[in-house]
Amino acid sequence: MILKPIDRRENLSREEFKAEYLDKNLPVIITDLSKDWPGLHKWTFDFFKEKYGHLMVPLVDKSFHVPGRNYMKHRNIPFREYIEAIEKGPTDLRLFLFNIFDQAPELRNDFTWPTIMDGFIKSLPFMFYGGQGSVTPMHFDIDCPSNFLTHFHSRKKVILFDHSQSRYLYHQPFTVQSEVDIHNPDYDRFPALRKAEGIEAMLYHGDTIFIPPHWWHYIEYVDSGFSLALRAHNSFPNKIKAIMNLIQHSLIDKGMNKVWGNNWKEWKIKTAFRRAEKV
Ligand SMILES: O=C(O)CCC(=O)C(=O)O
Ligand SMILES: [Fe+2]
Repeated sequence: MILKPIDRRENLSREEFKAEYLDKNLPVIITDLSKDWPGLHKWTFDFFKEKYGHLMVPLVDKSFHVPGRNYMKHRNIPFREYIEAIEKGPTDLRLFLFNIFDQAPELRNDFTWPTIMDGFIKSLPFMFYGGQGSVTPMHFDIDCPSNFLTHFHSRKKVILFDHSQSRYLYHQPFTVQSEVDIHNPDYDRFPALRKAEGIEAMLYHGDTIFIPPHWWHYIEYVDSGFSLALRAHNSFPNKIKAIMNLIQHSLIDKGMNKVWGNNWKEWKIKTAFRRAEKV
């Protein structure tokens, strides 16, 4: 596996962003996109505990991504309890695609929608929280957005691959997922992974990573922390792909998982291996 460093840029104009990253479909870290956001200093674990500790939040652990009984299922607990758990030390507990803004709309005043491109989906800002050492497994976003993920207060590692690398990552059909563990790559089991070429990034407080549509991303919470994801759709083909992905995933994958369980899982894995062997 070859991982190259990501560009880190500041003062990036709309024109530069379009020419150098958006049109080329390349990721970048923008270090100052969030510099005027009140949330940059206001949003802390203590702030969320004090003001929003009573909210029920959709908890995700490792079993969320593993086909079987808990596949894609959440468990709800009070926000305070969750934050206390991730403050204590390493844990795999995460909040994934958490739209806290539905319950706390005033939090929208703590950031501003970027002007670096058009098409931001203002109804869907999402928060992601994770305990130290927790991992968001390798996937690409089902709705094919241009994704701007801003991280707060701690470090988060992001490893990215463009879509041409899907076979080396053993992409499982009808899903947006890959089973490879980037942290501990098992080249005996996944030999094609050796050939994968990607990009490695470390996010620090206030950094925003641009993840272009259809790019694979694997995320590791080096420390307990949280991020805000703002998504934009500015192309018609990507909207169509989003709809196709949603149909494939919610109808075919979830349905087959229910009916076929382990056999479905095995078929997906076998197909991913067959495709990888070809390359
Ligand atoms: O930060 C995370 O844990 C996951 C973020 C992600 O996958 C996304 O924003 O699409
Ligand atoms: Fe994602």
